[in-house]
Amino acid sequence: MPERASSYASEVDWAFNFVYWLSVFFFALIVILTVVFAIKYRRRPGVEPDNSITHNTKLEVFWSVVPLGLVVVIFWIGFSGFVDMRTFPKDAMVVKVHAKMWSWTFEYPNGVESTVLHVPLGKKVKLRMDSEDVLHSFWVPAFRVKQDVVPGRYTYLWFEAIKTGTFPVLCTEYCGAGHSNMLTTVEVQEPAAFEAWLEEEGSGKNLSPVERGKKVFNLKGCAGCHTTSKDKKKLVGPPLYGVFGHDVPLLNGKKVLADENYLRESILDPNAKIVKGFTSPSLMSVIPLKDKELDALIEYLKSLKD
Ligand SMILES: [Cu+2]
Repeated sequence: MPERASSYASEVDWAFNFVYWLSVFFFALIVILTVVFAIKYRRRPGVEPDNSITHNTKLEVFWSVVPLGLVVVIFWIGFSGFVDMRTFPKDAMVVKVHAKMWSWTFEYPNGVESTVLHVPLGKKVKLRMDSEDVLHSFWVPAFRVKQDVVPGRYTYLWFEAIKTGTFPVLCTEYCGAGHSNMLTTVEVQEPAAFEAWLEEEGSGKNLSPVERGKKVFNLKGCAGCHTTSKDKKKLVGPPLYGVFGHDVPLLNGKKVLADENYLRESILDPNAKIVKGFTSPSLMSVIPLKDKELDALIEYLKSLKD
């Protein structure tokens, strides 16, 4: 089990362990008795089968009532835990979660957006989640919480973190080619550090165009399909390191010089020029961008070079 970082993690583990060890016990009991009886009552020469016993009421009531009691206990543990998870505290901080192929974005009450979920320690946080394309599922193993994120409606989740640190966040609903890359983290901070982070992000500290572009790149989910590192690893879309200023081979056999206008066109109309080695029509959706964001994005792409 991953470490327990939310208020109901230990309850979930307790329920899991209870069911697990109960199953181990009965599995062993049944297998051992089956083997023992098969040997003890095997057919032997000269021994006639005795069919005089048809049933034993006391025994049958016993082996019906005991398992019934056990499953009622399991239901009770599971249902009360479920009710806790689905009863949303009124005083929780609400963070909006936007899922898309293949990235997560988190939006705070003051408008700050982040690709990492920051939450304060010991405070209740409610997530309001939506998807702009297909079914995704938000999962934080360390919090023992999981909830589908469905296009066309909001779904909700709440938790209270009890441990500071960084914990993985996964998409656990197969959502296409980049699914396994739909990862981020949740950062649990002391309340004061969290407030400081939120304020600093909200104040829009002076970022350079390249830094702003990098932020847009992450927030708009570009990183889910395009790598920007020197190793030029290929994900769903073309790697972007060292593209600017060079010829790009296209699917139609031609070449194009990657200048600012090529970058702009490819961002706004992904189908205009498909890069060699990628499918047509393009898997990229058109991402709404303000002119300033587009400009910053192009500055960032230009900076990806030696
Ligand atoms: Cu997904």
